[in-house]
Amino acid sequence: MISRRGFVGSAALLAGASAISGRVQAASVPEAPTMTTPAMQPPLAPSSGPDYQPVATLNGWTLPWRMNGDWKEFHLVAEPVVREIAPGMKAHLWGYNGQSPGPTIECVEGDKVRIFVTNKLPEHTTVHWHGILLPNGMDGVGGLTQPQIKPGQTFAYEFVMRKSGTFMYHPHADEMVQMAMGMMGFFVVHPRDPKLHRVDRDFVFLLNAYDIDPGSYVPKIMTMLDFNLWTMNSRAFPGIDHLVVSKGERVRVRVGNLTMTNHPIHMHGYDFKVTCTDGGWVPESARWPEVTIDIPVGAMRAYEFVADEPGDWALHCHKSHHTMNAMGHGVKTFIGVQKRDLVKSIRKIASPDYMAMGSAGMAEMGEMEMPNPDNTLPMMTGFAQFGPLEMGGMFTVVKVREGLARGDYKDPGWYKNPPGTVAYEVASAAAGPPRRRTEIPTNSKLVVKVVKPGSKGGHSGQH
Ligand SMILES: [Cu+2]
Repeated sequence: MISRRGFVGSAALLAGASAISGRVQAASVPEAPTMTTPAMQPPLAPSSGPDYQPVATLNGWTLPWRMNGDWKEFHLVAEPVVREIAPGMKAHLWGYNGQSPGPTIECVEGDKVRIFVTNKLPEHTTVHWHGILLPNGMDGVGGLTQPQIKPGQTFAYEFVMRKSGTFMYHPHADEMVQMAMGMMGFFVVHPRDPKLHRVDRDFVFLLNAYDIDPGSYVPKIMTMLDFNLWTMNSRAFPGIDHLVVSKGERVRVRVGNLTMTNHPIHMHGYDFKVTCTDGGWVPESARWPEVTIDIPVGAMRAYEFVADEPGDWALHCHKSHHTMNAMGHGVKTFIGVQKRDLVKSIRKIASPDYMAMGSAGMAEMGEMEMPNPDNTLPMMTGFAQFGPLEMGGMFTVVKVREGLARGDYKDPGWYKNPPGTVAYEVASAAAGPPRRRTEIPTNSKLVVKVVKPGSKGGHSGQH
């Protein structure tokens, strides 16, 4: 699904020629591949140089490169893109080479890297190489370390990869807008020694977030906290790729956070150790076990485990609002409220299909697949072999199976649990009907203070 477009003779190249450093002015800018699908592409094995295990970018791909003398050359194109957030919803974002996030850039410690950046946005941009040690003038901070890359211009960044690790790239120009619009990508530098930090599968994804009104397409760029789409690589559940793993493999998961809040990423079924941050590899003696790893804002954490327990293991952000889509934060809580009679009246007077929601919780929303405006994901959605998942946002599944071929990332379907290993019902009617009312225990004293406007101490409480 990679399509290629030549830039030779294009207006973009001619306009940008003067911006390219003298060292490469005479040389041609490499073609810029573009991706037309949000489906995960097979990892890109190195065609020359030291061997490494290429990363698998969830719902993404790795940018092909070419050798030019001893330089490894890449070409990023900053441009407006249409990104499918999940089947049924597309967003009009800004990204690189056809998608948001941009393609993962992979290279090897010690590589001399030249990255061409063509700007096809309606405003200027730059690219900052987050975490990479490089000469100051290559750091990509518009105004501070370089002039902005104007629309139509192509710039070249050149640096030597001093160390291996996991880094990110994003604009440092009109940053609030450009990051809210989806401009970001992963940058993985493999160790020169192929045996160092070797794993069998290596997954990468970025945490990002959007605020897109139901029924619309463009993120609201002024939102700071109340996002309604919490995404991994600009995808929301159930659109996020599963992490498919063969039993016994050593697995690394690299997670970057370019949202404006932290995300405690929790993986079921395993404990694991953090082995790398964007500052570098964590020494063996400094690693401790975790089952949830908080990814701070503007940071990356990589963790590793040996996949010795087959199954369908949930992997998600532990902030429960971040595993929902298109939340209406203004929705009132009705748990315990008996709305039956009220519904009858409303149906008679105003709306014959009015539904009472939430008297017993919100799970019913997961099953009903409520009607939504076009281009809107349900708040709680997704089905698996046992029923509705009632999830959204930052949620996916690690699928560990026996005997998958090396490099086989195909979805193996739902896990077939060995007989006698699934939680089971022992009684239903005997336990009586569910208690729908949220009752106040009779032995508690509820003190309600009536507050007159203008007076102090506005809370009521239990004492
Ligand atoms: Cu979160």
